[in-house]
Amino acid sequence: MNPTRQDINIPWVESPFFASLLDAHCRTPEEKTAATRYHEDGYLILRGAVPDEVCDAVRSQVQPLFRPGVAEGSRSEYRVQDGYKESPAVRAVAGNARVLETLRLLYGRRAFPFQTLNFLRGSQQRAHSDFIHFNSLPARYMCGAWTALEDITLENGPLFYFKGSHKLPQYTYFDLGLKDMKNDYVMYEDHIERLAAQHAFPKENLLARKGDVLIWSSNLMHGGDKILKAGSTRWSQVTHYYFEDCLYFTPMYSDFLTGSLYHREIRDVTTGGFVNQTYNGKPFAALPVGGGRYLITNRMLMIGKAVSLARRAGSSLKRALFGGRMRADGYK
Ligand SMILES: O=C(O)CCC(=O)C(=O)O
Repeated sequence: MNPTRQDINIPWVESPFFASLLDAHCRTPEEKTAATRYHEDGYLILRGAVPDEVCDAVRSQVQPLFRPGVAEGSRSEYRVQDGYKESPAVRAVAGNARVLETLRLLYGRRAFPFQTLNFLRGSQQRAHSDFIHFNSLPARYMCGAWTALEDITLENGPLFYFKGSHKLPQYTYFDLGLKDMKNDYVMYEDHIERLAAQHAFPKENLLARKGDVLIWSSNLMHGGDKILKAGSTRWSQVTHYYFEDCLYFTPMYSDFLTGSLYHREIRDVTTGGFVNQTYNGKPFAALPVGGGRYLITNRMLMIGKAVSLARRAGSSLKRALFGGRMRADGYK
């Protein structure tokens, strides 16, 4: 769907002008209902989106990737990050056509998966907003999708979320008075819980059948509930999506006061290739300022300066000048 004159630079489904954009972005009453639910609640459930045999294939392909005895980290005894690298079935869930079509409708741009997480049991993770980990310019072009790979009950530590909490501001560490990016995450979680209580958002659990998918907006507060039945499994896949034609960064490590962003190179899970990034639709230069942060500019005059400073800082030309259509392909 082409943007209308009333579209502003955030996803139309999260726009304050949502109601006046509905007709331009939706073709059917069903699409309008889905978009309205997502706008109001911050999530949408797609029942039976992933066939049973695909769910089973994920489980058998991911099982060997867990690391028994490893409690923490990107790959542990119960959680595997980026299992898509080894598992075609994980890639199939991430590239599920119904999910991608729904995301295209809700955000008005093509979505692509950039990270997968597979769980063998409940994460029991405290409430958080994905915004603190992943954001884009323009903002909010990020979301998660949670796929049940078995039936989920209150006993096996279901996903929980605070309905409507996506409408809060995107609180940064600075807003919350946090200074230490590495050690203040527990305080961040304390603040999120206090915010949820303060606003009295209804807490809901995803009680799902195998193959159901819940899509949530990047700022929806969510986490994993307590496991009530010891030893129960909770096979599931979280897929994180960005949308094309943006710049991608990590708010938690960014410095919003100086405008220096923890910019990230991003791969599309479905192709394995790096994703072309733009800044407000244009090529950009990223000037390294230390700590993995960059000042972003699309003023071409600045680019020469960016290169010389990058050289002084010991960075490669490729690293200093990337993004937009200037970069042919990925590098690390
Ligand atoms: O699956 C869960 O228990 C929580 C997952 C989650 O919070 C996340 O991936 O952001």
